Amino acid sequence: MPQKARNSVMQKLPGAEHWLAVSNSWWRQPEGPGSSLEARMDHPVIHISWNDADAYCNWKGKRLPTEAEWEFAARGGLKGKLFPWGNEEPDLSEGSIRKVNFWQGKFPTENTNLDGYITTAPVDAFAPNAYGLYNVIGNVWEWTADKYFNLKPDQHEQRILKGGSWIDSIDGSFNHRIRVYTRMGNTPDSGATNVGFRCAQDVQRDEL
Ligand SMILES: [Ca+2]
Ligand SMILES: [Ca+2]
Repeated sequence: MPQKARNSVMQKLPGAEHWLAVSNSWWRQPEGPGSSLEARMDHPVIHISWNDADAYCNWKGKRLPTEAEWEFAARGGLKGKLFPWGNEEPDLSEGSIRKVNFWQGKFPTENTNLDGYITTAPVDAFAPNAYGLYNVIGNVWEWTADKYFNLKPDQHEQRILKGGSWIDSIDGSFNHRIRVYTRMGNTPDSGATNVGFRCAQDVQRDEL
């Protein structure tokens, strides 16, 4: 984190001190003042709220996928499997198609970087699934159109995020366990360093 950004920390979360609210951190300066997109123009956009993602998709004549659409697409034609390639655990060795950007090591103090990416990876890193989609699981969480209903009575409306991210784990020993079914909710005005989105579009009948 750049020193300017360190000076801009507004808030820490008790019990989750690795989460810092950094003033003026947004998609074009993801780590706050002093950071930029230089050298990562091919990475997924981050710090995008559901409201922003929804507006962007609409502006492009598209929309956010529903959770069911997202998961159907992420499975790449497979049924009942844990990962986009099947049930085998990820394999980060050279030439493997079972790669995903997650966190190796002890979170949050040690990142052994076996997958080659300390934070986000380019949108086309690793092999795509059978539908040609890259990084559905891991890398960044992705907003969906659907509301999240597993809320406590005092919680505000939330939307569903899918797939886990670069701070999550494969074995579930910290943060979320990355699978194609992995989901969580967050409020539509929330953004973070590990949250992005992708747009969906209806297929015209004559394209089928
Ligand atoms: Ca990684
Ligand atoms: Ca993803």
